[in-house]
Amino acid sequence: MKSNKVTLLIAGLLFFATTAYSKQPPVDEAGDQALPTAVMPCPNPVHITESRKDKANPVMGDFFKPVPQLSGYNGVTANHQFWDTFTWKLPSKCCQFIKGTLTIWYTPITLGTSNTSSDAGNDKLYIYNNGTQVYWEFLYPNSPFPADGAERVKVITITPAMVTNNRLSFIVQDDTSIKGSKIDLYYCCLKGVDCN
Ligand SMILES: [Ca+2]
Ligand SMILES: [Ca+2]
Repeated sequence: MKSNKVTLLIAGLLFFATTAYSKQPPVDEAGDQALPTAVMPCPNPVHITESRKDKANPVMGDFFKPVPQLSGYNGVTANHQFWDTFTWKLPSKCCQFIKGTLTIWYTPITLGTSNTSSDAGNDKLYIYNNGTQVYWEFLYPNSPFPADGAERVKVITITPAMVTNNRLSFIVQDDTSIKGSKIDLYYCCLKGVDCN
């Protein structure tokens, strides 16, 4: 029964977080203008944020097998992948993910000839969830480029499918040095005995 209550609370929260308070005066057929809609604020907004630049902490079960050669932050060797996982706790069982970003800072270790070359040109960022790839994009869409050491930054929009189990796992290939990463995640949470 408790899980049913929690389900109902989460369903209510979903409605609460994604829709406006919609009691509006009736509009007659002549098209009288409706009054502005009132939006109720989230009663308990939660911001999860963490920055890293030194030590990666990948949850290995989130990624594929076999495990390739890996590097950490500030790696300098080509043909080594970078794996990392952010893990967080929420203050309540009744939380709805609203929005979020993953930001990475990086430099190419090698030059990039094209998006199909085995140098930095074909390097991608992947997001994995429980062993399944859910997203990818090229790190360097404007190949060719020299290995000039210039630092780039990329901001990826996070979807709910990327953060189930309160984890975010990502891979960066393989001729690129990761200088730092950061998550910013926003939730709306309810409090109450059924959410403990
Ligand atoms: Ca390579
Ligand atoms: Ca590559």
